[in-house]
Amino acid sequence: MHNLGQTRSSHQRNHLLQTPDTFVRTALPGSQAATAIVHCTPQIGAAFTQYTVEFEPAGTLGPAVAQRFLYVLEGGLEVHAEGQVHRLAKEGFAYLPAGADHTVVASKRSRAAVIEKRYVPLATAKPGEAIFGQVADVAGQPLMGDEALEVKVLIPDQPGYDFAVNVMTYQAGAALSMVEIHVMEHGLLMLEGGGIYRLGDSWYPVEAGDFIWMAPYCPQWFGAIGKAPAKYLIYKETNRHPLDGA
Ligand code: UGY
Ligand code: MN
Repeated sequence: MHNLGQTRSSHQRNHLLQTPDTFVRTALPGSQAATAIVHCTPQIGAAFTQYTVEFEPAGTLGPAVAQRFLYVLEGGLEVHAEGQVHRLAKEGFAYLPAGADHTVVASKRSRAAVIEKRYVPLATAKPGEAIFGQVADVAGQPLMGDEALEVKVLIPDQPGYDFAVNVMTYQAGAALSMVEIHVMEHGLLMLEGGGIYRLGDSWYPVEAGDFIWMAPYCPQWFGAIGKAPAKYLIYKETNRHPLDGA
């Protein structure tokens, strides 16, 4: 049905809500049998890039221009790196440091979230190594003591890594205990369920499939609504002084 120009998507100075009805597909250099929905980039003011790739069977990703994080949303991927093949099923993830020679091949029709960020080196720490894992194998921890809000940290919180990617799961009715305002920006992909997201001075209904970018200092709050848990994948930079790399 024609939507007469209506959408939940909204682009404001300090945030973007991008809903699937507004997704536009594009080819990225070097990718074959794979198209990308580009969610956020330096063009919007982000210091990282996040996109979703839709692979045909045997589709491949082009070379990384920076550190790369992959998260399998559907299907399965093979990551060839350091002479080994890492098979990632749904909810499998990989972190590849800047300059790590690798190829990514879809073993079947697949979808994956991709995050890329230029590495900010530290004189006092060596760059972190590649990581391959499965969300089910990562232990969760309650956020600020709230057992209804679980955080799984997918990249070790160590100085060799300059960004974090977490999976946050809210039981139905759970909510952030405060409106957060912080220097870190976020890229957020809703994986399951839904609720209400406060971004800046607006409140948005959100559901699985939606993408959100939050600029530094964007006021933010989320409450899960419905009978099933809400789950999202969230990026933020970490372990660096705000003047590092500026
Ligand atoms: O890690 C975070 O800053 C997270 N609690 N933010 C969010 O969920 N919007
Ligand atoms: Mn936050």
